[in-house]
Parts: sequence; structure tokens; C-alpha cells
Amino acid sequence: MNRKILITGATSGFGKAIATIFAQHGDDCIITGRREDRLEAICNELERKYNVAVYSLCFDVQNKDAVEKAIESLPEEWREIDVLVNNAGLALGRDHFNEARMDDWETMINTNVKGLLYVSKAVVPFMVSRKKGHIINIGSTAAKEVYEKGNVYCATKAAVDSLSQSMRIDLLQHGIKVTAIHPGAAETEFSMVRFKGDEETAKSVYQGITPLIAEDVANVVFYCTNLPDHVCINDLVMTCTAQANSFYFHRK
Ligand code: NDP
Ligand code: 8X3
Repeated sequence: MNRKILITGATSGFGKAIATIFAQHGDDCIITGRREDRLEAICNELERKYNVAVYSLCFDVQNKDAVEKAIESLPEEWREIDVLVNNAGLALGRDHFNEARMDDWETMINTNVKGLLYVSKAVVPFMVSRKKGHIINIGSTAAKEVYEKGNVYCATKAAVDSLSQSMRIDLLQHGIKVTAIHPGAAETEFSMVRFKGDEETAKSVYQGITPLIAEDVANVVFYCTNLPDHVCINDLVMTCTAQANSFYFHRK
């Protein structure tokens, strides 16, 4: 389709699947993340398989200067970004409030909230000047219902939910769509990151259910970007069939 799509956190999970589905449909992608080796491999793979152009930017979304520098470094022809997918994010730890680590909280706030703001602030001017664009923010069911030991992760995703609403209002006059997508449990590297490499605990999250996979989320993101110009999906919660919300799972 030859649009330009910027996806943060494209080195694994949702972000990688999102870059792939857009590339499969002929869209050029800007992929970002901290792991340069992965960015390079994904860049080469997508260009070779789908004959699209892929540009990679390696930076940490927590670092405001690095974000600004990276976006400023985009060549003119890459600045006409049609879709920004704010996907980079993480949970760190699952502990009661009194036991959780302050540095985990800070990393989640800096990544999931401040990172999203830094990237959006850098990209939005391109969209404002073209009077069009679509921002997709990846929230979570954790934004909708808080669960035990979810404390700051849930709060960061509630912030994504809230920011999506205010971005939609403030950017309305510029013709920019804002969609928040809130997935439930999905098997990616998410739980390995959250539980800091504890494979057994990470696997237990998905025990007895068929969880979402990254491609399920990518399909929905792609769908939302292919509606007529006058149609915008504002807020969308998606779970696997065995999950009703943050609390209720039917495990076999
Ligand atoms: P993954 O761990 O598989 O992917 C996370 C991505 O975010 C990676 O590409 C990682 O890249 C990037 N990232 C993390 N921190 C930073 C940082 N500081 N700077 C730049 N990039 C960063 O997890 P998912 O694909 O599952 O998660 C993607 C998003 O979806 C997150 O926002 C998560 O909160 C959300 N989500 C996940 C759900 C799930 O159950 N999996 C459900 C609901 C929402 P790198 O390490 O290379 O920097
Ligand atoms: C990830 C889903 O349930 O771990 O956002 O919060 S959950």
C-alpha cells in the first residue's frame, strides 16, 4: 500500500508481528528498539521477503534526547509517517505494593508513559503539517481493571488509556486518528521480561489457556488502519476466548 509506518518495540512480540503484516501488504516500515542485531536482521528479512523499504532506528525510548535525535535523523522521504504504533513497553515484576522494587516502577513509568510521550511528541509535528495520520497506542486489559500485584504496570497502562483519549481530542482538529488497543494475555517475550528470565513462572501465565499470539494483535492493528478516512476505532479491548477481563480466566 506504500504507506510509512513507524513501530516502536519492533524487535520482538507485537511490534515485530505488526511490522511484518504491514510489510506483507506493501507498506514501508520504520522499526525501532534497543537491540541493534535484531533490528538489522528484521530489516533485512522484511526487505528481502516483501520487497518494501525498511528503516531502522536503534534507541531507548526512555532517553528523551536519544528519541529526539533519532526522529530528527530521519531522511526527508521517511518523515511522511502515516501510522505511528506506540508499542514499546514492558512489565517488570509482579509484587505487592510494599514489596515491589522502586527501580522496576521507574523503568515501567519511563518506558510505558514517558517513552510514549517522547516518541509521539517527536512524530506528531510531521502529521500535523500533513493534516493526517494515525496513532495507535498499545494499552492493556491492565488499563481497564487493576489486579493484585499489578500496581504500577496497571497504572502505566491506565495512563496510556487516558493519554489516548486526550490525544484524540487535542489532535482532532488536525485530522489525526488515535486508536488505543488493549490486549489481554498474549504469549510473547513479555512474561520472560516481567519475571526476569524465570521461565517456569513466565509459562504459568499461559497455563491451561490458548493465549493470544502476536499475530492476533498485529491483525487488529492492521485492520484499524484500513478503515475509510472518516472512520476511527477509538478504543478496543481484545482477549483470547478463555479470558474475560484482567481477572477471569477459564483454565483447563
Ligand atoms: P515483548 O517483550 O515481546 O516486546 C517488547 C518490545 O518493546 C521489544 O521490541 C523491546 O525492544 C521494546 N522495548 C522495551 N523497552 C524498550 C525501551 N526502553 N526502549 C525501546 N524499546 C523498548 O512484549 P510484547 O510484544 O508482548 O509487548 C509489546 C507491548 O504490548 C508492551 O507495551 C506491553 O506492555 C503490551 N502488552 C503486552 C501484553 C502481553 O500479554 N504480551 C498484553 C497487553 C499489552 P528492545 O528490548 O530491543 O528494546
Ligand atoms: C499485559 C497483560 O494481564 O499481564 O498487559 O497485565 S497482563
